[in-house]
Amino acid sequence: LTFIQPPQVEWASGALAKGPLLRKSTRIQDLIEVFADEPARQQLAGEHVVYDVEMLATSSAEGELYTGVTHLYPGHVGGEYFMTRGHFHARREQGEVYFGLRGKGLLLLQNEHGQARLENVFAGSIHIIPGFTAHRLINTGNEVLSALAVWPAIAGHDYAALAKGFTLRVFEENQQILVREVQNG
Ligand code: PAN
Ligand code: ZN
Repeated sequence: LTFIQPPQVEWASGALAKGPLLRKSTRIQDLIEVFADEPARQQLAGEHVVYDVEMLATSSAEGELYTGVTHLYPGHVGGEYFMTRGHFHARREQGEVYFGLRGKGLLLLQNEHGQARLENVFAGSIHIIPGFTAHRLINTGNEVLSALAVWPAIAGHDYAALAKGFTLRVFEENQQILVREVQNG
């Protein structure tokens, strides 16, 4: 009898290993109108990677779970911290769990009424994202923010529903975190 070697996450780096992986990089040039200051985004090097996602290549069947790690790099666009695009699940009722692995940041959660809240993300933090709740990671630190996520394979992503953005935006001003409420969220 042999013991199966499972995939693993390197706690220190947040890297996934030992399994068939899927990878996706999201660059500055992909994040059109995601940041408040669109001209500032256009001034930056388009090829610069804002975040990488590594995902275990597992079954997409109903009832199965996906596992992925997001590595969100430190940086700003017009003073606004680097962040993921953010989304609702296409199947709105489907939740997700995020686990902070390294770095420091915020998880922005927003319900369908536009009510938003922010949770601190750090190595060891656990985030229960309920159904009907959009989610976005924000890196407020100077290091890479890595978080592990587990979500239902059937959940899907709906990016269009938040095309006008979330109702909160997070900036760095005078080396402090500044949260701004947005009108047209
Ligand atoms: C995560 C996200 C990942 C990238 O795996 O997909 O952090 O963020 P965007 O999908 O918003 O670009 C997740 O929430 N999956 O459901
Ligand atoms: Zn999700």
